[in-house]
Amino acid sequence: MDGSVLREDKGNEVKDKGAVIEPNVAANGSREAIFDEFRRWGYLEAELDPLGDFKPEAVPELQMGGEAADEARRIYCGSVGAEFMHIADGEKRRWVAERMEAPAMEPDRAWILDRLVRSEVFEQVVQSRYLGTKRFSLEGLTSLIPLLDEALDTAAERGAEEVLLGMSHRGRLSVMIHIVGRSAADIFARFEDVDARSVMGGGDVKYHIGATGQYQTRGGRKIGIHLVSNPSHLEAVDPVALGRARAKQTRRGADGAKQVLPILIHGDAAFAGQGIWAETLNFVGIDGYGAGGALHIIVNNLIGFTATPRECESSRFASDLAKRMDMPIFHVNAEDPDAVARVAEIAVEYRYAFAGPVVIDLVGYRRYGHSEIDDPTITQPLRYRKIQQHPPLWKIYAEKIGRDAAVTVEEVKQEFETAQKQAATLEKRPQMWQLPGYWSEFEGGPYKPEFEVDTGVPRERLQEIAGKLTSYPEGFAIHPKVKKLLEQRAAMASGKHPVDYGMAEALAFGSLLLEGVPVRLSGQDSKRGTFNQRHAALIDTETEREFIPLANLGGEQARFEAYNSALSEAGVMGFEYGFSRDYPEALVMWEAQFGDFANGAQVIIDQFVAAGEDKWHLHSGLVLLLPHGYEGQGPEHSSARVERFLQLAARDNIQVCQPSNAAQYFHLLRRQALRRWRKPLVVFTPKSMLRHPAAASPITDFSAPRFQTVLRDEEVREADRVLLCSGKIGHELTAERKRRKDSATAIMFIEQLYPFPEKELDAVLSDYAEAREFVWVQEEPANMGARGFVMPRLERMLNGKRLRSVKRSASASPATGSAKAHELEQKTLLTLAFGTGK
Ligand SMILES: Cc1ncc(C[n+]2csc(CCOP(=O)(O)OP(=O)(O)O)c2C)c(N)n1
Repeated sequence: MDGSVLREDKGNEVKDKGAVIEPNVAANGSREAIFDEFRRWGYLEAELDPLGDFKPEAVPELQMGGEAADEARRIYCGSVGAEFMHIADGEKRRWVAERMEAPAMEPDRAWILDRLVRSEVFEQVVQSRYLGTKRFSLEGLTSLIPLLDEALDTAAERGAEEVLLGMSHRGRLSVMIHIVGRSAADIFARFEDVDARSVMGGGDVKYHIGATGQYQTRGGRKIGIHLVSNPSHLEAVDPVALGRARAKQTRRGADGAKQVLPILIHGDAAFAGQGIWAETLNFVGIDGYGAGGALHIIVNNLIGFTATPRECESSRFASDLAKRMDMPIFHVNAEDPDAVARVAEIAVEYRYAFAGPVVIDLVGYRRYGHSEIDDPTITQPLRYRKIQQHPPLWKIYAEKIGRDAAVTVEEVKQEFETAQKQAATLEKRPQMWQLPGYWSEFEGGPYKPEFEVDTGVPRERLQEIAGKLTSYPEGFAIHPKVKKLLEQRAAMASGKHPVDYGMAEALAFGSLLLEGVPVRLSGQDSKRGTFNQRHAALIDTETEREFIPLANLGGEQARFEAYNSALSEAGVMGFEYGFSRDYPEALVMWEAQFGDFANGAQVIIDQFVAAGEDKWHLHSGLVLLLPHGYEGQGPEHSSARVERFLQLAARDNIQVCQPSNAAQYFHLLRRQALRRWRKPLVVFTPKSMLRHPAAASPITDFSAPRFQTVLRDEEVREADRVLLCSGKIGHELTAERKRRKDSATAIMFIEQLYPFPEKELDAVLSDYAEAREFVWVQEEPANMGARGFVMPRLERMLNGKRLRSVKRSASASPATGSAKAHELEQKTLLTLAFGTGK
């Protein structure tokens, strides 16, 4: 059989024939030299597969005899294979070697046996009670439970108070009971599917929902456990769990990384294959995205659904992706629970010693099919013939340690069966999670007008903030272009020039920070801004030292963070979504380089941002800033896919807005932070409009009370024709109207597309009762943009009045690649908008 633990079965050949590989010269070397070979290559000869199918490889460098070699082989080629010689940092390498070579502590064998019995019996009770129901049994890898026990014990000794646990389906139910501390009745209630009416059209399956609980260590310490709600999409939870951990650590301050430990449990096929995980792994050492190192556990059953490791991975081990980082990887045979416990302890100690990540690759098997409905003998008949004969781990372990468990299988069965009976009589679905206290002042659910608050800021206050935003320390060598920009911003604040988007945003951030609202912005090149519009960090031209005006507002202010992120969409957006989940008081923003690239994070948008509340009742105030607009820059620099967000919108799950001027953007950002309603906000942000005079706003508009969901036309109050639009095209229509000297066409901007502002729009439309026609105008092709969403609503509201739409022809890609073609198309749109409509 082939596989990840052994790619090619050369090992047998070498062992059988003995002489194929020359003994290594190191056999004659010093003890240290011999040990070094085993430190480097020993993991390749470790005995990792409990079923022995995936055989170790004979490594030429290790073919030697002698006392030192025997000793090194016992340490490095037994049930544990430690990979750490790829780590560049010598201190870390030495640390791992020392720990591996030190005598092992006596594990608490009675405890381990008890845990194995409990987790195996739980699975058996479910199997017999709910035959044919998916549960994704942990059998074959039940030593995950004592592994987690040891990890949590060790972490608690080092100061852990909370653990963020991200994991997929495999063994999740067992973890909920044995680690998170949920009652067995809670879990059985999900199998009974009690109170189904409470989740009509919503909720999630039992092996995806999140759970909160408390773990009590054997030493009597308590750790809060947050099992993060997880979609089916494998590994998508990784950045979310890390973002949540980072937020919790930030809240706790200097000791945050010590007190909050992220643990991510991965499947072997998913670890090797999923891109979002590769993106997330890269965050480890990046400023703003670290979480003090996570403990990663690969629950490695050497199969992915029906596919073998060879079919899923090019690498030798599923864990090889991690080798690109300075982190140790401990492979361990899951059927040696003593070794598993030891590795868990070493791994967590390593995390605490170096504030860095570490991987445990727990190698076992899967007793049943992928879910219990699948028959694995169809695809892996030989391995499953073996598995059918293979006793459960608790039996093997009891025999090995020569004692019985303190608790009998019958007693545990009885306990679970009682819980099962109790669950069957429940009338209400037990709530498995609890929101932390910092959520008490915020809420999700449907929109209510009473959420609204005034977002205007008095003129003097704005000027004060602007003063701080446009100054820098004495002797700071400012770039001449940035200097000019700051001077222009000062002039904007003083009322000499209208305020542009860049300044509007800085004023929104500055005012919020001074009101105690933390602000976190992350995205590619977000510090300067893709369009050279932000300049959140000033760079000294002599020293490249950074100065961040928003972090230096003077007096009491909240924390300001702006980061240039890794070049990742899914990973970073997931991280920020996670961060927002544990920092509801903060304004948390993810910015796309161009909105077009946001679809790289489609899983995060669909599974978390749009559906998180519906599935898990969990709220987020995450803001997505997505540059959008047709400017002749081709198919992939034009559209943030307005249509997709509107398709996802239902039951007030998200907000979708396109502010058309700087003051509106200012009020929108402040509204998001100051209302107690926590809903993801999708903002289509401008590109060329960043500097367009028509989109700039007088400073007085920043003292106006609020964001307006619809902008009425102040110029044309009596109209023959009413053009309705959103965003940049509205300014082009206004310019065209001027060019035509048309005084009979009114132009209305819909600034909030979802929740659709029907009441506000109705009020504005009623001013134009005499209009002959109403026209929806958009830049996007007919099958894209807001058209499909807006037209049926307008039709209903206009109640039989003439309504048409102007748009590009339906298209497979969002925009043309030719700048000239773009211009022609744009002109045609304007002509059609002002057409006779006959
Ligand atoms: C992104 C994604 N693709 C495909 C699937 C379907 N799927 C569910 S489990 C699974 C196999 C996972 O194998 P592995 O990661 O080894 O975990 P295991 O189930 O063996 O524990 C697949 C392909 C999925 N859930 N998510």
